[in-house]
Amino acid sequence: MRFREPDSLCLIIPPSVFLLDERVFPSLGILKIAAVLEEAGQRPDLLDLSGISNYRSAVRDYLLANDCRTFGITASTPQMPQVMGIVATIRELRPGAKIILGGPHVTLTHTAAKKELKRAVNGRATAVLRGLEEDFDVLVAGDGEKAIFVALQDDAPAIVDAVELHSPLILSREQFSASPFPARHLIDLSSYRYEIDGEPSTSIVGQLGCPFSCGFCGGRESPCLRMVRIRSTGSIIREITSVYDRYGYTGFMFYDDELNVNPRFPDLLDELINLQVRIGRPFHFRGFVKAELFTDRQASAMYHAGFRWILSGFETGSVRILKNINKRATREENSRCVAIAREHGLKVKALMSLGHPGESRETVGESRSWLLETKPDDVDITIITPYPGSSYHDRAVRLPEGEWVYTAADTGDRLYSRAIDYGSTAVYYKGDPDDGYRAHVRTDFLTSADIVACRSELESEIRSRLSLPCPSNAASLHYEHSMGQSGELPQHILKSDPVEMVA
Ligand code: B12
Repeated sequence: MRFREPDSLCLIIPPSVFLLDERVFPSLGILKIAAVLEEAGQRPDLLDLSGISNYRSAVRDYLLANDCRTFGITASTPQMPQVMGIVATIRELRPGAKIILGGPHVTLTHTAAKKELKRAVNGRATAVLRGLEEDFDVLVAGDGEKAIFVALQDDAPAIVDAVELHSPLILSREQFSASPFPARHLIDLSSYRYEIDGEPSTSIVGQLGCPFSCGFCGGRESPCLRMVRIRSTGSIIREITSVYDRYGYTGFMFYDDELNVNPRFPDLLDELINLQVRIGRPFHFRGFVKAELFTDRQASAMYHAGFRWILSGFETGSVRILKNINKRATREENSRCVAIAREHGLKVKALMSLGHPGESRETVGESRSWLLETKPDDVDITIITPYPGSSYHDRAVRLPEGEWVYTAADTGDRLYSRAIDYGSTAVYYKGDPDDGYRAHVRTDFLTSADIVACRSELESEIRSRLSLPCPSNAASLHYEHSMGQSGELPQHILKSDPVEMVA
């Protein structure tokens, strides 16, 4: 059995039950929190509940075996129903525990609520934030690397605000480069399965922020997610080298919003080549590009550096919907991006979405024709969800019937949505294709049910006509209690550090 100092901290990655496979990419954000704590001499536990169907039992067993009284949980919006279950278990077994919530859900809700406050509107986000304040002891909005130390203090404020650009708690570019790499050693990385060209691969974040204004995207209304912060090339190369040295990965998925907004992207590509020469092995990379900024030169350099795939959020084949999204890229620029990639040997995964303002059977038909014309090598077709922190959410106006409506500036096309109880309803873009999709929006031309049906039809038609493979499901794991003995969580949930085993 493990006993920890009473003031020790347990960080928790909640499950993502809506995902097709929960153990593909780890939550790097909370691993960065663990890393700064370790750098400061602390030894947090990390409970990784991704893919654990009976996650509350795992939390219960952890609590029975440990005396921890402070918990830090990360959450995106659709993880909130499971987060609330975890919180209920902690509150039941550890009354008086301090529970801190960080991650995109609180960051984006807080941003949206602040804007409502400025406009003197008591809106959807304000209500959600009030609920979070009741359920958690401290909320951390924005960067967590410095904010966690404020949150851990006994007199911590209810909300630690690390969102605004002038906040001393937000990381500068230099601090972002100098901050420690995610503490991947605290999770069982080998239980996360992802491959690029058949090579075991993992994810890395080289830059934060996207300056564009796509209406559906959570964060485009939030200062800390708009500001582009690019790590130094040296820091990115050091992280890749350390992950290779420790785990042997030669494949990396760059989870940067778009690689080609980085003015130092050519340097990064050169250094990726040098790294492979130094190590004497080929590496494989994958990442996102902004279509209208993609050039022959970038494509050629990316291929030489080991990229074989690019992903781009083309979203739609409809010129009108591109305008409504505020995408900036035109249909022709999107087609040109695919053509450039193909010419240089790069495969393209087209990220498409349905349910934008003014979406109709005709606009879905235009997406179908664009996909059939450009023939990407893979496709994701998702349904948009107006998360707090996106224009579709934050700029919507309440209608007397209780719906909210967002109106696209140029065309006047509308998107309707409802206030959602995120604590009980998982709202996501992309889920299990077998009945995993829900629409929480409608337009003047399509009901929510129509949007779900259009998505399914479009996906099956495109996959069959372009002969694209169907994504396969990975069943979640059921954690078994070990004959009533608590505290022996398997390694994929809690990695024990032998130094800390006391009794
Ligand atoms: C990589 C990524 C993924 C990966 C990995 C997800 C993961 N759990 O990390 C995959 C592909 C699985 C994924 C899936 C989804 N994603 Co995603 N994803 C991203 C992306 C591109 C980068 C995330 C990242 O690593 N950032 C870098 C780290 C350092 O930042 P961070 O995670 O925010 O963590 C910092 C702070 O939030 C804070 N923090 C985080 N946790 C904690 C905990 C504590 C206790 C404290 C104090 C602080 C703290 O400190 C960290 C360090 O500063 C972001 C966009 C972005 N640029 O942030 C979208 C983003 C997070 N994803 C988003 C969405 C919508 C999804 C999906 C819902 C899509 C879907 N399938 O429908 C799912 C949800 C999956 C899930 N498990 O929750 C939205 C979140 C919206 C929301 N309201 O939650 C984002 C912001 C994209 C967007 N602009 O809309 N995603």
